[in-house]
Amino acid sequence: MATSSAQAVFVTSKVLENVAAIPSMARTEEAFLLLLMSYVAYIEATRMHVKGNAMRYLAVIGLLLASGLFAAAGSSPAYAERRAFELTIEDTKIVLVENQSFHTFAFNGQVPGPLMHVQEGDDVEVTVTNLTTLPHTIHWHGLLQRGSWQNDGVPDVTQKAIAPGDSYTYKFKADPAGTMWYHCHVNVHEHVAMRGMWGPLVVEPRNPRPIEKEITKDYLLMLSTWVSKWADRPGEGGEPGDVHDFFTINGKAFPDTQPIRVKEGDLVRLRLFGSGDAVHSIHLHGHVFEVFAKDGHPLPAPYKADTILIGPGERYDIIFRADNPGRWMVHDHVDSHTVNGRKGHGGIMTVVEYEGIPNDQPWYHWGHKKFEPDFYYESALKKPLGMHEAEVFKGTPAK
Ligand SMILES: [Cu+2]
Repeated sequence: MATSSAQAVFVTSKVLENVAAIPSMARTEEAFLLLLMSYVAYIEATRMHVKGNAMRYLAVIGLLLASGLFAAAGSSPAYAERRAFELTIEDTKIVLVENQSFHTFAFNGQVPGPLMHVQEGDDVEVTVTNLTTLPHTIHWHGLLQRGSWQNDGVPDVTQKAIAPGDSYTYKFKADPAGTMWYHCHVNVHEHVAMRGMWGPLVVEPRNPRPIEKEITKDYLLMLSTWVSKWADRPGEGGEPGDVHDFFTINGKAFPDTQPIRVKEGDLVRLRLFGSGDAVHSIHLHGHVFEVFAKDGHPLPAPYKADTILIGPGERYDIIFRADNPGRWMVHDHVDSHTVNGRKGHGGIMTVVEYEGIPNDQPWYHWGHKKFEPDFYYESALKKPLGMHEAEVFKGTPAK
């Protein structure tokens, strides 16, 4: 009888463990596990003939909970989706502030690359076709590649680089959730640092934090550097001592960047990416933001700031409440990053514009700016999960 009691305690504790694990996993999987454990508990209780025990009650409670979880999970996809994307790498020309062109190796002809937007746990397959004359790979920065390390995209470490004209299919699980990105891993000092080989990969969490559910505006800003000396010499450049002289948000330098449009009351998330070769110090005027996530991972103790330092490879999700109507600068406080070549007042600068603030002053830069709803990927992020291109980032074919 002592053994049976021990078994009963063991099974009961397993049931309770599963109940405790619910918030961290998908509801459907939890419900299934719980159902299984409850069934085992019930059988065990019956088999051991434990009389008047709590086991049967626990088993019944488990069954009820499991039914509830199944019902709750009913509105969302129960299992991981398979998502297959096709990406080309193309010799493309982009032009910054009307006068400086750069030869890029652009994903689907755009800089930054298309948004890949998936759900945590999805099975992702990306077929990459290299249409340029140089080898490339794609590294999925931030993804753990558990059991799929050969898909990490590092030449001569996990694969042979994709030769010109060849294709390669990457297969991996979208794990973990958060603000991730993808970039080439061949000659990164050139391909990532000055050829525009980067794009966003946003993995939606299965269990978002409460504050995430309240976000009304979601914007994505990839920060990068350029060296005009190598602009039209693909295959060269990215040397120590190179002078960065152009600086971009999503591949555009001020005044070609777009305003960040909000209305009073919005809860705004800016997902910042250090996708180039320099450290940036991003300052938002007129607001205090909360640093919510680092490299896609929600911080255990978010902190308040008005300036945030972001290095190459890093991502920060910052969140602020639009509670101060007006027009407010967002800019790199590494002041030399606010130039276009030798001209001041450019580079990494934009403005938070509140709805309802008149913008017809003749001196205001963006009084008549054509609105591009895709510029911060805000419209792409609202589309159903998948891969989304944006016309605003397309370059022109380069020789
Ligand atoms: Cu490359």
